[in-house]
Amino acid sequence: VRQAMLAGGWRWRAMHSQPDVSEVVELSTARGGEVKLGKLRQLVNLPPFDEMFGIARKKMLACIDVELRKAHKKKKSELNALDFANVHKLSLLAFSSSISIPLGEVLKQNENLLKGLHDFERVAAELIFEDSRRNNGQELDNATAGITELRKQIVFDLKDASSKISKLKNKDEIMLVHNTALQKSKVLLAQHNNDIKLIRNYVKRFRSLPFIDLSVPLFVLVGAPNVGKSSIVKAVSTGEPEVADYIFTTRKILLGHIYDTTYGGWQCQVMDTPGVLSRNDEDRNVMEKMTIAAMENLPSNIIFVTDLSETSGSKSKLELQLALRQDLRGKFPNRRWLDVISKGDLLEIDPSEFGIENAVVVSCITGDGLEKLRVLLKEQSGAGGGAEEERVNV
Ligand SMILES: Nc1nc2c(ncn2[C@@H]2O[C@H](COP(=O)(O)OP(=O)(O)O)[C@@H](O)[C@H]2O)c(=O)[nH]1
Ligand SMILES: [Mg+2]
Repeated sequence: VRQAMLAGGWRWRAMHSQPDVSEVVELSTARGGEVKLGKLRQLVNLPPFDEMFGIARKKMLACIDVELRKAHKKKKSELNALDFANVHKLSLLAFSSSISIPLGEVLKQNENLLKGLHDFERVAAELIFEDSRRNNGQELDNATAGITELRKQIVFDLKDASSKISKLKNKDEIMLVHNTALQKSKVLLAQHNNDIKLIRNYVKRFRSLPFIDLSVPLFVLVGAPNVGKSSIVKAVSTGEPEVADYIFTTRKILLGHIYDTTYGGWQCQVMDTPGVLSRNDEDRNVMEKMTIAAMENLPSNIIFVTDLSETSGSKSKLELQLALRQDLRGKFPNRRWLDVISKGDLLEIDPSEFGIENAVVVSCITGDGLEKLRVLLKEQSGAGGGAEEERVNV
């Protein structure tokens, strides 16, 4: 990672006089060998319960079809009850394994979930757990135990039905046991629908974390709610965050890319984050914690967005934004820091009056300042020969 950063023009060692996140990444890479981001995105989800049942039923019907054909070919005569029982036994096993095998895979994945994760994804996963626990009081562990139970029960019931079938001599009786077993499985699946839903929800959230390439410069946009962070990400990068005039519209982190092939090729990643309020870390909600986790655990450059127009609401009053800025600067003293003033079209004051020197003023309405911002990002990405030796407050 460090080599890639250096190749990109970064002088991490010179910039970071005390251990910072670049060292953390270096250390964890050295320790665990491969600590890559994106592991949580690779999780495979469970299908919803009716789909799971539907797939298993289709496999079962296909099995009946194939086995009947085979039996006919072999016998070339009318099939007797024994043949009929055999076919239906096999079909129940096909049904059972097409539920139990994928469920087993997911359980295994859940078990391995928090092993060997990159620090950022580990913290993000813990925050997602915390959020879900708070919202619906349900633990992933309980859902996993429920699914383990479901899996065992389905395997047991269908084995039981199979052995009953092998003792039967009457086709109607065979069909009755067969259909009853299937119906019971359907009911069981429905009973565990909440567990399935909970796991599906987790996997969906884990998979929605952005893929971050640690070899490409990363800029994290932070600031109070409603100050225009998402609008800037949308305006300068490929990112498509939702923009709205209420706080915590952005509920998760999202990544946009800037690719520029015109000046010899450079690229960077810009991360949109949920707004952060001016308050103690202990009081932060899960979304704010996610933003802080991204700043803490990723080798990122910080773009702090301030809205001086007083249009972003009571939670983002100017003095609160300034206090937040001071707070975060103190927390990340060695990180590259870029001040951006948003909503330039509404701006009536000089930002330096508030102690914000050398800020880039942008407006997503008129487009003013956006090109300047892109040029600065390019320079700081090492593509434009920008200042590298010392930390600059651009
Ligand atoms: N006048 C003006 N309004 C803006 C500008 N950028 C964003 N806004 C508005 O500010 C509100 C919050 O924007 P958003 O990007 O969602 O802010 P975020 O919460 O910091 O991500 C929305 O109503 C936007 O339309 C701008 O440059 N000028
Ligand atoms: Mg937003």
